[in-house]
Amino acid sequence: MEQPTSANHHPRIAVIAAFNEDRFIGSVVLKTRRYVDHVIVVDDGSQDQTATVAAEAGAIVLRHDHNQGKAQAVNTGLRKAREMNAALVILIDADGQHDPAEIPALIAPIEAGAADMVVGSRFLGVRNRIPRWRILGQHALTLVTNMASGVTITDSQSGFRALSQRAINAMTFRPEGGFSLESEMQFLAQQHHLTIREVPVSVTYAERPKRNPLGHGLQVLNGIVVLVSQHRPLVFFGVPGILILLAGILLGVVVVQRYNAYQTLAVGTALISLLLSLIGIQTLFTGIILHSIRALLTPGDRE
Ligand SMILES: Nc1nc2c(ncn2[C@@H]2O[C@H](COP(=O)(O)OP(=O)(O)OP(=O)(O)O)[C@@H](O)[C@H]2O)c(=O)[nH]1
Ligand SMILES: [Mg+2]
Repeated sequence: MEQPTSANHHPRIAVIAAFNEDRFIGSVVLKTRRYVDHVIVVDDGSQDQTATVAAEAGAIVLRHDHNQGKAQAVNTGLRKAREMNAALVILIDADGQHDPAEIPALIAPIEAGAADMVVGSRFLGVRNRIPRWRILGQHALTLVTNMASGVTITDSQSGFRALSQRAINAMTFRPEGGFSLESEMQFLAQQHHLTIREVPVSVTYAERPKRNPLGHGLQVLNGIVVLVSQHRPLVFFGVPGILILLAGILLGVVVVQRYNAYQTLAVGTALISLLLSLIGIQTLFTGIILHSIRALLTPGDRE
């Protein structure tokens, strides 16, 4: 049933990144249309009928002529949503794993003005049947993302989300980010001081995974390392810098103690101590300098 929308010049828009999803995209678009004003499907160079089926189901279809990855596809979809003056955007997967009937619950905190980003969490309240090894991987990525971004949620990798106008304007992802875009949202939320809420959602894992989950996880992990180096250089360089410097100082203490006890200078150890101290200081200063440059370039951001 079509939900009444407050003002059509500020529509609710769903953005769906899709790659070779012609088996599911039709029903996902039709079900999603019940809850939003427009559905944008970004067909990311699919070789199947994704674009045709999505258009027939009533979506606005944008096409990449070659595969550019999920992050860039969502960038394309959000750009269009901004042009259309979206009041809010729902992100939902194209493969039918999410239930569009849960969209009203997902957008409620945004419509109440209580959140900028609502994450549909697979690990809150609803008991989902998720293969155990996938839960492990998802929790590992969430732990790393939470620690790295400084923002804590229960499901960092969920693709089912809602964004307020503020969040839509803040969200532009690294084009090469691929599947690390969900993690990147947490870094951007931290940078732009966005309020995050989580809502329990259901998810189905009826199909076999489409690609090697280990490779997928490592790709996300690699994306998180890049994000930390770019968003939080002080943590990325400062922490190892201090640790290396401490190791250098400790070795230095050992050298001095030996000298006091035996009146002989352990030249090798002394050189290693000096080298570690210099590398530590260099790394620490790299972090401080990058942090300052970043602060100058992004005045709104306070780490
Ligand atoms: N734009 C774009 N979207 C993609 C690409 N690969 C997957 N997607 C979409 O991203 C969403 C999530 O991808 P999935 O492959 O389902 O990832 P997943 O849900 O973690 O893994 P599965 O359990 O195998 O489904 C789906 O809507 C896909 O169509 C891609 O290369 N480009
Ligand atoms: Mg999926």
